[in-house]
Amino acid sequence: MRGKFIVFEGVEGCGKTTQLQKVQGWLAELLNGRPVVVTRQPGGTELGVQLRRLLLNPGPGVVIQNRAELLLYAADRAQHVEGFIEPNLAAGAIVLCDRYTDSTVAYQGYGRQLNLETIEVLNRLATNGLESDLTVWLDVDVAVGLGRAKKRGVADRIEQADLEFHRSVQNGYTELAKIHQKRIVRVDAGGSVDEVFGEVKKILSGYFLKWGFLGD
Ligand code: T5A
Repeated sequence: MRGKFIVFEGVEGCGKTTQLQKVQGWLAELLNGRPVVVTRQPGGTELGVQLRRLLLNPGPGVVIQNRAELLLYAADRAQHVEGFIEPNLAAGAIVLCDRYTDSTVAYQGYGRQLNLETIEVLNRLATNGLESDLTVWLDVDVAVGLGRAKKRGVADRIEQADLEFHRSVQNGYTELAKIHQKRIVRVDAGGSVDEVFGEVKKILSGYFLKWGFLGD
């Protein structure tokens, strides 16, 4: 049976990485040893690791123009879908991915104000039409998320953008969730790690039951 593609999305510091790790262990047990892989964008392939470094820590004085940024994220995604995500899904794995196409709509579309129709076309090209089976949107107040990310250490190029940019990104996620009600499920990510995990588990259990991955 083909696997499932589950994406986690949200603003900086919303807790995706933390939840993905917890979900991976829990799902591996729940699904009786079916492979569960965790990956991310940007940076889920060898080429992607290099693109991630260029995008997030390009070095002093390097200015990345908005359209160049958009295309670099698309290149990372194209490589990742064809070289990692599709082969894993075909092999029956559950692929848990930290960010996907909605990040480009939210950050480059709503944040950088690039044309949303162009982004849609580019996303389709980069993914060859692959959409997530489910996207979990961890919704947290921007200031809370940035505060969490800051506590962790040095901010990357995008974390350093002003609060207004991050609020526009948040607005992007809110709009996306309205448009794609079947695919995107919102989780209140303002609570403790365990509270959020409890909510995520409840949602995923329902989906895996519906998809026929769990016994009666
Ligand atoms: N980007 C990406 C684009 O602009 N366009 C695109 O198309 C794509 C794909 C990626 C950057 O690239 C941009 C968006 C991003 O700016 P990244 O490192 O993946 O870079 O950035 P983030 O996704 O923001 O990763 P973070 O690690 O900053 O955030 P997470 O993964 O959401 O948060 P996490 O789990 O690492 O937690 C952050 C801190 O908070 C604590 C954790 O312990 C950690 O210290 N924490 C909590 N504390 C209290 N309560 C909770 N519930 C907590 N959950 C976690």
